[in-house]
Amino acid sequence: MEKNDERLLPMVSDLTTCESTQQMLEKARKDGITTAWDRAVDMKPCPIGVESACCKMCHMGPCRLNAKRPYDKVGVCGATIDTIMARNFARMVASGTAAHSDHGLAILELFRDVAAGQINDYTIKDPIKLEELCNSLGISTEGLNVQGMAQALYDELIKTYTQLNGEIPFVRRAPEKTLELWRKHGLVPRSAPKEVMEMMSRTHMGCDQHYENITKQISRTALADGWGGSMIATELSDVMFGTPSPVLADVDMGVLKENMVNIIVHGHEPNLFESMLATVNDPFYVNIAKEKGAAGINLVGMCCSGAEMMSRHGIPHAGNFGSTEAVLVTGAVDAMAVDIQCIKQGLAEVAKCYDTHLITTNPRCMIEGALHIEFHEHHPRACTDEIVTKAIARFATRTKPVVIPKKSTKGVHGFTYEYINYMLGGSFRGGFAPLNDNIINGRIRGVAGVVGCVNPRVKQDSVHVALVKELIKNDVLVLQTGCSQISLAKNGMLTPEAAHLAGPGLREVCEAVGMPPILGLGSCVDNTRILIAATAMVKQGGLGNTIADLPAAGAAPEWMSEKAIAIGQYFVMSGVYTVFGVSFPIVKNTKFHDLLFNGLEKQGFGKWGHSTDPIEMAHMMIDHIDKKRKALNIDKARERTLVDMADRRQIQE
Ligand code: NFS
Repeated sequence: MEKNDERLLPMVSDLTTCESTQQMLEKARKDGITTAWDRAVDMKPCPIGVESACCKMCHMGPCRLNAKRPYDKVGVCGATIDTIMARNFARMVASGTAAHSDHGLAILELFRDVAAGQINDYTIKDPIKLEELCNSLGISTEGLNVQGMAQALYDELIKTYTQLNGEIPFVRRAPEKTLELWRKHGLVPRSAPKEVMEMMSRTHMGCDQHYENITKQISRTALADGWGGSMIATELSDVMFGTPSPVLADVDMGVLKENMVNIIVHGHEPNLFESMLATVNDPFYVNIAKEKGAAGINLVGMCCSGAEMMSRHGIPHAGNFGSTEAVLVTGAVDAMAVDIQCIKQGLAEVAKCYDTHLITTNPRCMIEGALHIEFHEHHPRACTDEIVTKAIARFATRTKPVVIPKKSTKGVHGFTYEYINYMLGGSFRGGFAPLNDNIINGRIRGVAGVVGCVNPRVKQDSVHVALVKELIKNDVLVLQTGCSQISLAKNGMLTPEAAHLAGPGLREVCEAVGMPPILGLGSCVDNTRILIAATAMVKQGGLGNTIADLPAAGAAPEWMSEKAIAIGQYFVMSGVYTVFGVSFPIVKNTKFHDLLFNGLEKQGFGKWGHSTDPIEMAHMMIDHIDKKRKALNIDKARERTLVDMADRRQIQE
């Protein structure tokens, strides 16, 4: 601890392992600026709320139960700890699902208007993927041109939002046995709004008060996120803006340039960012910037839309959720344009202190103290042109000293299901057979998705990095998205050279294919790429009949948002053992906890896990992978492979 003003503040090196963020937090303290890190010190988590042992669903309370003796008390209405926790969990899932599905709907409506020729600023960049998506849903494309296919796909996918009965379309892409299991338990979502509405209605005071029944609706709602809203967002963004393929990109605050107009886009919907890209490449604006003495305009991303644009276009990325206030402390940001989700209100105050324009663009997300310039898809450039004009003006009149951390790290990003298919099999015999073969023969022990937020309650990036290193060391291939991917990228781990940190089997495969042991897939909605890749592994054969049979696991070790809980639940219900870090918002030794952590697995789904220690977390996942290998009867192959490797090394020596 060090003395700072009258308060005792932790050393910045105890808060984050990100050196750039450390440097900026030091500067913020000197400048008298408060960030989320300081507020997290002041604001101790409520010991009752942190485990969801309180209820404010009505005004007879709020009721607080005792998390240490959870069955000693009930709420005024008689609600038990299991009802209270299930309802709280349900509302987190409803909110997370709503956020992703709202994003998906915005993309779907944009897709409709672009396909109909009503918007000329965007196009259909990947007609092959458009056709593949139609095929995956059984839509006949015979005789249809691009516009016809797009119309047919829209007509099908809009059911994700309009249906009151039936099944959302994308569940048809799931493995047959997984879909059967969902149907058997009555979990196939009808539509995202229907499930979210029912979730909110069921959790109203005096309604659903059986934790098992609430959990069914939790699961159906979460599946509407993963196989509905999120999947639509990813797939149609690919169709309109291009399906990513591996691209080299720089990550960390060193991507800011003192002699350029720096513009950061931070948020989740790629349409704002795509339009910003068009504006900053417009010679008209580049010339104005140069006339004002800048070397050019430097467009940089943060958080999820940043990860998405990095994957698609190699746009540099300044950092993850933990660093969004810190980056403004550089004084180098001439404008930060935000859209929706994961945008801290605290940004407004920090931006004000450094004369940075903080600009909200979406009617769903305004911030007191920020400038609002609304973005309209039908004439997107009006908004982004105005933002760039303001940024250039701020550059020309910079008054604050500029201090930019020097560090930035190159890595390979932009992997997708489509590219993995191609990478492993080549263009003539693309497929998942080589991946499955390498899992079956044991070179690759299994696959893990490590995703999600960073959270000022844990040392930024530290758990992500230690967990992923331990996984690859044990021959587990890691797939990443979102803030987690940025944590590893800053540490130089998204490169083929990182294979030297992998176990012998995984290293051999990576070296043969020339791929990193950690594949970056993009933003949080792009977690659906993991669902599609897992499905392809099942359909390829040899690794069981459902996603739950795969030697696979998932983790969100530094989670903080409701979206993360929704994602966790849809992975669990798709069949994946999913381990969360930080704290888990459920009291242990309760029936609801047991259902999430054990009961769901007995029904054939995945299950939840929790640990704050990255090494323990890794081994919980590895043990699960080994359990699945044993069930598939491929555990012996791995032992043989490892003996082979050791023998081979001995011979070489
Ligand atoms: Ni996803 Fe968390 Fe936010 Fe993206 Fe980052 S905090 S759940 S990773 S930016 S959505």
